[in-house]
Amino acid sequence: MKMTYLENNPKGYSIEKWDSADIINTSQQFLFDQVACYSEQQFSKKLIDERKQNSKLPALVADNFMNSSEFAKIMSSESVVEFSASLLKCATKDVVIAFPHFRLDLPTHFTEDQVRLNLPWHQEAGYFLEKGNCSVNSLVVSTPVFNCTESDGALVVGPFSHTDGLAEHKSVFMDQINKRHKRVICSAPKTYEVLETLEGQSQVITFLTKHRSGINKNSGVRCTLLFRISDKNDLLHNL
Ligand SMILES: O=C(O)CCC(=O)C(=O)O
Ligand SMILES: [Fe+2]
Repeated sequence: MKMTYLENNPKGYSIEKWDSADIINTSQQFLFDQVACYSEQQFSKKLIDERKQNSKLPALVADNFMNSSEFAKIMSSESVVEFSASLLKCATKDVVIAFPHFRLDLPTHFTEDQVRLNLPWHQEAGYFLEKGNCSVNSLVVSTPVFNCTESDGALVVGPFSHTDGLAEHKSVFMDQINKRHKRVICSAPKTYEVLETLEGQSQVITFLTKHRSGINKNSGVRCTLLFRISDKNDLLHNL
């Protein structure tokens, strides 16, 4: 019998090394080209210096990448589909990739950006079940583009937090005055773990794993590729 993701990863998450070198290289190259630089350090410095002058360059770079043909190619690439099939234990033809996303997190002292981007405790199901193309059995694959430690803001997860099922989520606005940046928030898990990664590794969690954004206390930007994956047969069963 093939083991399901949760049977292999009873805590509800894992760190995975896979055939992601091309994807990481393409992402880094695209990002560096946007600001005409050659290294993570230069890239971070450029975006942070610009943001200090109130420029919207960091958000623009993130949008440009998400709207690029390179990003679309990454999200439909053979390596992403094969990796997804291996996690879902399904055939590659049955892999459904949904809600591809890219986030660029500045250090936490950029308060406005923090309010716009930080995600407090939630389950992915809390956001995405109602949008379709996923189920409680879906998984989230989060791939930092550079090494990502706790102080860089690595993803924070609750071990075994999926075992209580779908949690109640409350809607709140991060910017309460202007009623902007809506979130759905659940209660914190009993304990938590920080999923630090090296370049080329991904954080994988289930749709019921409670998780939140880490806090970027460093002086660099955290860049993350995200996509949600499902087995088409599971989606058909859950219609
Ligand atoms: O990387 C993060 O800060 C959290 C991302 C996340 O949980 C999401 O996009 O649903
Ligand atoms: Fe999430």
